[in-house]
Amino acid sequence: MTHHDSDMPDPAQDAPEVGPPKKSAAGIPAVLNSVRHVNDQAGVRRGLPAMLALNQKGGFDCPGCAWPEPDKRHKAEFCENGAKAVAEEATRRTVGADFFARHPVAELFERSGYWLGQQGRLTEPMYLAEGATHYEPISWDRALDLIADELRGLDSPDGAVFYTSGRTSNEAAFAYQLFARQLGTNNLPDCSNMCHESSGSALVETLGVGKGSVSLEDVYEADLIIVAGQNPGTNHPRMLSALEKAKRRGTRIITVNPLPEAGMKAFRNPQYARGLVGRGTELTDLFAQIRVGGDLALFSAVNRLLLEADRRGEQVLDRTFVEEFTHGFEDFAEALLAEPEDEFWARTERDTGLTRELIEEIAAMTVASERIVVCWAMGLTQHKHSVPTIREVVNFLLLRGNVGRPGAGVCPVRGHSNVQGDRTMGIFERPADSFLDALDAEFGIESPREHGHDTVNAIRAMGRGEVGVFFAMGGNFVAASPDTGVTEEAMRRVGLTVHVSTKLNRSHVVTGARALILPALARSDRDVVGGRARWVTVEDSMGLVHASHGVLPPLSEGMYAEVDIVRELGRRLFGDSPVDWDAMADYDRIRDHVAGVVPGFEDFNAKARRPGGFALPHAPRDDRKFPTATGLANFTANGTYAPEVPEGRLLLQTLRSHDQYNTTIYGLDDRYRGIHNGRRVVLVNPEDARELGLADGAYTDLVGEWSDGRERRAPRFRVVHYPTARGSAAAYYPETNVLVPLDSTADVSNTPTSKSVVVRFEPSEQPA
Ligand SMILES: Nc1nc2c(c(=O)[nH]1)N[C@H]1C(S)=C(S)[C@@H](COP(=O)(O)OP(=O)(O)OC[C@H]3O[C@@H](n4cnc5c(=O)[nH]c(N)nc54)[C@H](O)[C@@H]3O)O[C@H]1N2
Ligand SMILES: Nc1nc2c(c(=O)[nH]1)N[C@H]1C(S)=C(S)[C@@H](COP(=O)(O)OP(=O)(O)OC[C@H]3O[C@@H](n4cnc5c(=O)[nH]c(N)nc54)[C@H](O)[C@@H]3O)O[C@H]1N2
Ligand SMILES: [Mo]
Repeated sequence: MTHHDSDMPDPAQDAPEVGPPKKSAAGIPAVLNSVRHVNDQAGVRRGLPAMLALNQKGGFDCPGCAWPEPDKRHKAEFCENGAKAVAEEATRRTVGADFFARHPVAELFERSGYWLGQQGRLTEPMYLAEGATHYEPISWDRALDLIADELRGLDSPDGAVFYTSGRTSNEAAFAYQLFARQLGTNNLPDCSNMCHESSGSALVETLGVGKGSVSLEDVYEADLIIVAGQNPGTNHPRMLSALEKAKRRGTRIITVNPLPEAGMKAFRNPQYARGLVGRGTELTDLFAQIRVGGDLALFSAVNRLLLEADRRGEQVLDRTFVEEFTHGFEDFAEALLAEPEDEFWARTERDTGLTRELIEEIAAMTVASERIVVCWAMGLTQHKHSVPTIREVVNFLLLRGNVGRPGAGVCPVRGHSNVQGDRTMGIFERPADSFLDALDAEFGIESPREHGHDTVNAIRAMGRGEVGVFFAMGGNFVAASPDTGVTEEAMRRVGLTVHVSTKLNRSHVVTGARALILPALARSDRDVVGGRARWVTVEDSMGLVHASHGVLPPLSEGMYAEVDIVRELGRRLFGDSPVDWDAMADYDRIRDHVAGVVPGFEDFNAKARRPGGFALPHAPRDDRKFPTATGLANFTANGTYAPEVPEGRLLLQTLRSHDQYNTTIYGLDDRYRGIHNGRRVVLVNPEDARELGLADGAYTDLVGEWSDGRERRAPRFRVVHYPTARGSAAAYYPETNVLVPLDSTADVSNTPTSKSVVVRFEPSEQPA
């Protein structure tokens, strides 16, 4: 095995260089970048077949984002960041027993997450015994026995926590939640708790279904698309192709963002020759450079303008829709119109940082548009008031009947490639009784009805010493969760931590008393048992379910499929009755069970074999039926709220660079924003910087301010003067997670407020 771990750069020697931000996204640089990443990591023999199979019918689903594949696919249906995601998985580099023998855990702890991830794919199970300094190899049998023993030894099933990250397939997710429930717990936190939970909470309450209501066709057919709190050029690059297509049909686009993100300015589509040269398609017609956390105020203001026009007798509302399909309109309208005009606009301009004129222009564009889609992501979901904000987006759409007809609807754009499917399969700490009833009937088990821990509550329970076993199906819990210091302390109080992983990460070096790393097959890997190739399914952001077939020969026989890990545990703990765990080696059997439990999956095996897969039913979209408490689409009165930022502080949002996938750092090149060779940067508006005495290029500590008095400090960030909205700053996740207080969460959804952290600045030395 090659020794490659000494020559890796470690961004402990972070030396950010700053150039001008880009005016457009994709084009030739994106193509070159994809090729380079794939070649560096995987080489041509693994890289080329992987790229050719990516997102093709019969190939595998991109492990990047959850944006759907168009029906007519290009030869190369991927984007630069999808290519990087595949390159990370398909890499030839490996991490085995010799690596762990060379590196004590204490040394690995000092390494950056970037360095850890660059070491390669995990190839064999490793065990860190109590008090040991090094991980040592362990056989699969012994590892699984050990987990089973610790689970059996718990005082209560609720002493176990089962985390899921959103790359897990439907089949693995279904088996995994079944295992947890047969054991007797609903402690099934997942990455969604930190991601789109606010969307789910708001949409279930108002529309009755916690998912997006649009298809790709709807995006193409919309007259107006509002993209709020999302950076698709980096995080959902294939969405730009859809926006471009819409644009060519005459769609107008409003972008709502504190940052002028390159992807939303102009897009040079690398799928067409015209995109490789020239300036590309201008995407944004109107840019609302909103203050961080100002979206509730913005959507309320547009809604109020619509209501006022209606009172003046203008035909701006879809009265028939409102009367026939909605509930709560009068209360909503009364509450929104209550505030005196002057106060309302003074507050709105303050909270949004936008002018009344600009907001009136948005209202005018709304009225001029027959069909409207609103897309959003983390810029809307990770605030204290995220649920009311998204409810207000729903109000906005309901006013003109923009739900349940072509070209219109809600479009929360999901993150992980199967995060939506995992939830559909029952990965949820607060499952509906109807789901558990169906599960119990299918398997003859008795699922617990008491709700379990979400991510934040799981950390609290670990911190109190209540968790004996923490099991993670993928992900990087320690680095992705808020309040790194608090989360690390909590993790260290667990008895056994188990990580089913593809790559090394920080969660392997901050462990319970005992720890296991179990290497899993990834999406791109061939999954063959007894000479038969198995395949899985995933659900994208628009509720389309389709098959995914791995194509690459696994680098090691020591990697197990996620389903097999769960199956082996199930067999060990419960035998083969009433649940026949052994039989689930055949994924068709799992799909048959899913068909018996989850509505919309009838004939799952047949439908999943159709090229392109099938669409799940969505009552509001399909039939304008709203399975809410009132049986109608609910208007809501959401009041007013905007984060308060004391004098001398800024509101920090923590976001992704162009060169990372969540906690996996691909490189140090945030190309579109002009930041290179380092990640410890904080983007500050030049006016704010002047007032705060922050020179461009100066180094500063970011110090979080939160009511519990605990010091939260992220040291030595280079100040970058950047055209972000006044009053707000931006820095990368996960370096800044140390600043996000565990107890600062969104109302209702309990999502950490990663996009609104009050910080002050303390001068610091430039790193050596
Ligand atoms: N290449 C790549 N692709 C990814 C990921 C990745 O890390 N890398 N992550 C995946 C995952 S899990 C997810 S959830 C998605 C995330 O996709 P995004 O939500 O696009 O990710 P973020 O980088 O968090 O960007 C948030 C955007 O919201 C803006 N914003 C911040 N605060 C506010 C606000 O208060 N109001 C408004 N209107 N805007 C605001 C920011 O300026 C930024 O443009 O991407 C998925 N795809
Ligand atoms: N401050 C701040 N914090 C945030 C966010 C933010 O915007 N700001 N965003 C939040 C969001 S939206 C999300 S979704 C979470 C992400 O939280 P997670 O999903 O927990 O984190 P990831 O970084 O996506 O997980 C990466 C790890 O997953 C493992 N992995 C990758 N592919 C596979 C696979 O196929 N199988 C298995 N078993 N393992 C695999 C690898 O070992 C890799 O190291 O972070 C959240 N945290
Ligand atoms: Mo996410």
